[in-house]
Amino acid sequence: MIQDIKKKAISDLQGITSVESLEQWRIEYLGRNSQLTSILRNIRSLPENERKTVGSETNTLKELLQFEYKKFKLNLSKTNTSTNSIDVTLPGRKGNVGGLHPITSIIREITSAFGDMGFSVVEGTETELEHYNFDLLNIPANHPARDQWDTIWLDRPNRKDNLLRTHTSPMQVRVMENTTPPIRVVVPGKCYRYEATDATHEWHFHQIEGLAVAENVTFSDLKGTLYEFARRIFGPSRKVRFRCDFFPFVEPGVDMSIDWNGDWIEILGAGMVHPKVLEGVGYDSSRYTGFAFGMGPERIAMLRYNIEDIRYFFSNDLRFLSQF
Ligand code: YSA
Repeated sequence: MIQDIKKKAISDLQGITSVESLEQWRIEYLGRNSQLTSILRNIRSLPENERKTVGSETNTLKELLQFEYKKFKLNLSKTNTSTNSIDVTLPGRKGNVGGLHPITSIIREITSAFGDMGFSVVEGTETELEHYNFDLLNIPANHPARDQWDTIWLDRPNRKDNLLRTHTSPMQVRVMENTTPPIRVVVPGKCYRYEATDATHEWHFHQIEGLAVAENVTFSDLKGTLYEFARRIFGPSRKVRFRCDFFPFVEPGVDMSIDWNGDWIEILGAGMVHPKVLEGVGYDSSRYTGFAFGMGPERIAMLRYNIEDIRYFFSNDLRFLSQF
């Protein structure tokens, strides 16, 4: 009889899929009115020679069924969500939501301002050839201007002319090589220089290059475009300063600074594209003229958000980054 109870109890247990039917099963086989309890309760009425065996077999089966019950209950709670007691009335927990890095935001804002002025966006690669980074920009080997852009050279088998671009200007040449004027592009991207860092210099930073080439492009177009950019990014009352500057790939060259609490912070270099650069890509420099500029979005973000040290941008401190 005890073996029959065991067989039936185990077989019934296998068919159980809910907490409610498991409880029914427990009542039926382990409850106060179960057959096992009744056998134990009436054990005295059995002949004396059977009591020990029946008592021991019944207790063993009871322990086994209790063990099976606990095991089954645990498995059921893992697979059956109805036992996880989800309280659907509780307010949800907010997930962590990421945001754009301030430099990504400012790059988007700047490229969108130029987009409104008819410039399209192109991107280049962060590794460059010496030829594009320097030679085609009228910066031959041994030219002192190369020092300005202390270079991180790449260690490649059988190649000594691979580098991490020191500015986005090589993209001027690459765009011109593949396009017939008129051209109006901006090129955002990362640059690298082997130089010491301080509050306004990083060894890796971004630039946004700009290039416009067509017939009759003048220096006034350059100034008008950059004034409009400054007005869009810093507002109409922020002071802007142009000064003469030298870059081998422009003639004449300028830099542009923005007022920062009485100080001037340089944000870009610019100028009229040098005839040698135009001719280097096969353009007729008596027909086409152009202007170009290269600006630093980190410096622009510093001025825009009043950040006193450029190194905050890439120190990956969430206390800083989550403010944007
Ligand atoms: C000039 C004339 C052109 O026709 C076109 C482009 C240029 C810019 C030139 N290629 C260039 O790289 N000039 S620059 O060395 O003065 O850098 C331009 C801007 O990049 C700077 O005004 C600054 O805003 C940013 N920059 C340069 N070095 C940096 C930096 N930002 C952060 N850390 C650095 N180390």
